[in-house]
Amino acid sequence: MPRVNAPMKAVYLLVLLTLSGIAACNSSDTQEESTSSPTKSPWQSLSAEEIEAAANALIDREGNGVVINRISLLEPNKETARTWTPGTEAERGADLFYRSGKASFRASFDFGTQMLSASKQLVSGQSMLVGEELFGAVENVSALPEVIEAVSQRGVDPDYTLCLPRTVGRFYANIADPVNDRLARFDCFNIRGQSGLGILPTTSAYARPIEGLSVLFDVEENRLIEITDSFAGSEAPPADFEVLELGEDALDTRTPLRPITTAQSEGRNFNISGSQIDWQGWQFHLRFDPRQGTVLNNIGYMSGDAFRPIAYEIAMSEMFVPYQDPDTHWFYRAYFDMGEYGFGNMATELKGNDCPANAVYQDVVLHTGAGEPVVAPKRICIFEFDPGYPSWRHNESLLEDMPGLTTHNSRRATNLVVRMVAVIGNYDYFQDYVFQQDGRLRIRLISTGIDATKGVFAASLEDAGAADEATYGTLIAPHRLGVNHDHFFSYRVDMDVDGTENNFLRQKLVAEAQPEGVPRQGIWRVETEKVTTEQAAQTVMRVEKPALLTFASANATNQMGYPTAYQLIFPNTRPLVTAEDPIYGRAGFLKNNLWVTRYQPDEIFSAGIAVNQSAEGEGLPRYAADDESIENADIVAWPTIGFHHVPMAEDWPVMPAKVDEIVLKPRNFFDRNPALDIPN
Ligand SMILES: [Cu+2]
Repeated sequence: MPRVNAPMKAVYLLVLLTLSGIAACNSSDTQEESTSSPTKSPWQSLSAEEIEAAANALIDREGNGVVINRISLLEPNKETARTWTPGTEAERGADLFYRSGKASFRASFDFGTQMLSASKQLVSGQSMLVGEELFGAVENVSALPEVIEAVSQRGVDPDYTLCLPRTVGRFYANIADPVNDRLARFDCFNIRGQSGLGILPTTSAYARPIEGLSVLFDVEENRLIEITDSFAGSEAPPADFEVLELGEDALDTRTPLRPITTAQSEGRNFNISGSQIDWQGWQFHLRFDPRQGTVLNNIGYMSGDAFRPIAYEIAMSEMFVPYQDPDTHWFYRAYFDMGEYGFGNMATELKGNDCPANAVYQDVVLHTGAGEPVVAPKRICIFEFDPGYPSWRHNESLLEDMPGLTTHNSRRATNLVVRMVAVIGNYDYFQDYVFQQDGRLRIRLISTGIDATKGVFAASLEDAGAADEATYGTLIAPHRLGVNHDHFFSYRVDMDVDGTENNFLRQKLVAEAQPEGVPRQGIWRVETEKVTTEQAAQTVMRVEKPALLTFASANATNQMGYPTAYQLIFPNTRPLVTAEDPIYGRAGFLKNNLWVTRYQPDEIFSAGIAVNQSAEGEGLPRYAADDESIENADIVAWPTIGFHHVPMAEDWPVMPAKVDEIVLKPRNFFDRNPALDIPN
């Protein structure tokens, strides 16, 4: 029998809840404002009833033996959806992914006709993991006699050992079948509590890796494939020592600040109706997806009574985190967090300081592996905030003392934020959309949480062997090496600037030589290149060749005659490893900073639809291979942001929040600064 005592059970439960994104079944009492309109929009999250209907149809046909990995809103027919008006019935469907007989399948269910489509087998990879698939295995692996023996030898109490699963891609083909087996490689942590926690486990479960012990496991068959203990019978890096607990009661905290409060005593300024949110001219729909988390649809700006579309859909498409250590226990670590685990599934309840006091919360509906809907409380918060600098300002200093003249003008800025937070193991990721009154929209990703560490012998660089041990990372705490890695965040932004017919422009800033005899040696000007095919649109940024990456209407112009446009601004992050590497080969989207493709309803995921244990070359390289025309067409932008993470002491015991973002900026979309009319 597995050795599971009370505190361990509590931990297992916590892990289950995190992995499956499920907390309590009861709706939260603080939730407000998920007002449902009489009819659902084409972009509204699936309801519990819809999830149940789709799952029942699948189980009726395929039997109880299936594991339902993902039930999402089926991408609605775009043409039909764009003409939907509130109060009318929308066409809605569910996109179902499931495992059956060691294979992955996809089917769709139409809520109008109640018809389930024929199932298609996924051959390029497997459907994403659902919580229950991992949870049973977590318990079983932590209770394996081999694991108990190995951790005991290291002086770690097996009752306080937690082994956690990691996806493995297509490695281990010599001892398993990475195409059909459902694989996870587990490594273990000492989670003994301290600092007065008594029998409770630690608040920092990732702080004490039991290094050099890995378990390859088939989570579908609950089958041990291989256990590797690199330190069997010899001394291992220490794994049982005191660590910093994160709870306030265990920490010495500084003197509290005198309060800075946010209050909206006269109410908030945004309106929620069904899935639609209106604020300061912005209008968009918000839904929650088990894979992608928050998804925005039909985003636009009201001009009087007229809706001016800007983008049809904005969501994260994939998150890729490859580690950079060739060690037996580390080389395979590269996570496609969205396609393997699901950003929505891993979302956690928002509380405490996650959102400001004036935030409104929304519950979401997720589902179990059996397809049962589960209400997950407070997974989204929506709030307004003052960024602390004005929207615009001018002091007409020349005329400062002129009587009767107001020479100083500044207008307070207010932003609207839609937020969720996914906890993918050790990392906490905020997925924010920040709307501004000046027409800008920030797609923001905030990373915090715990660095993944490798247990090492060295406590300091002074120790013998420390330099060798620290080759692929930084000693960020005694006996813990923060291993180098990347974070890549791939987004899909379906641009619809003033309609679906758009063009992708590279507005290159080029130096122009001047004729002899004139005072200037060179002048830079803007040379606009209209990019007409998917292949030509692959964009690698170079700092010495700056260009504005612009999405322009093929039809509409502003008052001055320029095509109305939105520009995508984001930092240049490039991979250091090429697609020759099998891990990076599965993330072919990294070849470019930006791809632009012609809209196709089934091209949603930059690393492909089935990312778990996927083949190389899926996703964007395939979408762009047919080199479709993108001229005067419905086009989709795929920017990637992120960072190379060289860990440091300040990342420990918990990382300061780090912000990365893509800015959608109006460029001649308006006739003037749209925030001019903010009252004083
Ligand atoms: Cu990192």
